[in-house]
Amino acid sequence: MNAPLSAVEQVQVCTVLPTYNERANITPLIDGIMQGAITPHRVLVVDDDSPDGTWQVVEALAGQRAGQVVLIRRREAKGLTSAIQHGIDEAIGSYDADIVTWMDCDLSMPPEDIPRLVRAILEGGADVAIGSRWTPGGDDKAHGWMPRTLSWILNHWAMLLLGRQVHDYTSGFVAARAEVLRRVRLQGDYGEYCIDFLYRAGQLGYRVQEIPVICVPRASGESKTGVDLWDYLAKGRPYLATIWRLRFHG
Ligand SMILES: Nc1nc2c(ncn2[C@@H]2O[C@H](COP(=O)(O)OP(=O)(O)OP(=O)(O)O)[C@@H](O)[C@H]2O)c(=O)[nH]1
Ligand SMILES: [Mg+2]
Repeated sequence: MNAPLSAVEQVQVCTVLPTYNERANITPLIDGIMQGAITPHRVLVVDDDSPDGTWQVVEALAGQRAGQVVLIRRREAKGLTSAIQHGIDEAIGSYDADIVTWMDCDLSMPPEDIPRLVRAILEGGADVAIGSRWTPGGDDKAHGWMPRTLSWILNHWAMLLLGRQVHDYTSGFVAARAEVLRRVRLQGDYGEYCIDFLYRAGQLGYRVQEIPVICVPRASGESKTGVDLWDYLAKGRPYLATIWRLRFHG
């Protein structure tokens, strides 16, 4: 529904990387992103002053790859959703990005899949592309049966109430045209922002395309979601509340 973007070599892509204690993962992740890039590509790391010194690693990388790697170190603000939104604002406002992508930084989402998401926008006519675990060809090999089952239930609940145009509402691996991001800001604290974002983008008429991806276990460091049933149930409440709010309160 939008004006076409310019030729691939002129399209500016920014990948926003929200980090909290990802010291061992961040360098291979950035290397993987840069090696696979099909367009001019910049990485913006939004780090919430990680105690493990992730920001120091990124600061050194930014020095070596001036312009390609940017560190945003937040000392006051905290939280996943606000970190991604901070990076999006910077990508569009300061670096004139045409497409912004974002993903987890635990190496569970393969960086080599970013070009597949970007191509879906550049060549496939999508406004938003997501890496989807729950579309044919995708999978979640990062988790055991219990979190997989909870994710299945949550996503089927979302499909029932919000529509089957998306099968992985909680993907968190996203590429979007800047125009969409100017109109739809991220809302929420954690991964529930993704449900809200995909639904509201769809309601505005933007085309969301799912690209199958296979997620793998975190390479190093600790999960922020947790590992047992109670962690998942506690984290899951705002996801359910978001689905309910979107369905019944718009
Ligand atoms: N900037 C910032 N990043 C965060 C914060 N909390 C989590 N993250 C990042 O968000 C991403 C997802 O965190 P994970 O620990 O992988 O949690 P998860 O993917 O929900 O849970 P798992 O399924 O266990 O991997 C990672 O890149 C984290 O470093 C935060 O408060 N601030
Ligand atoms: Mg993760």
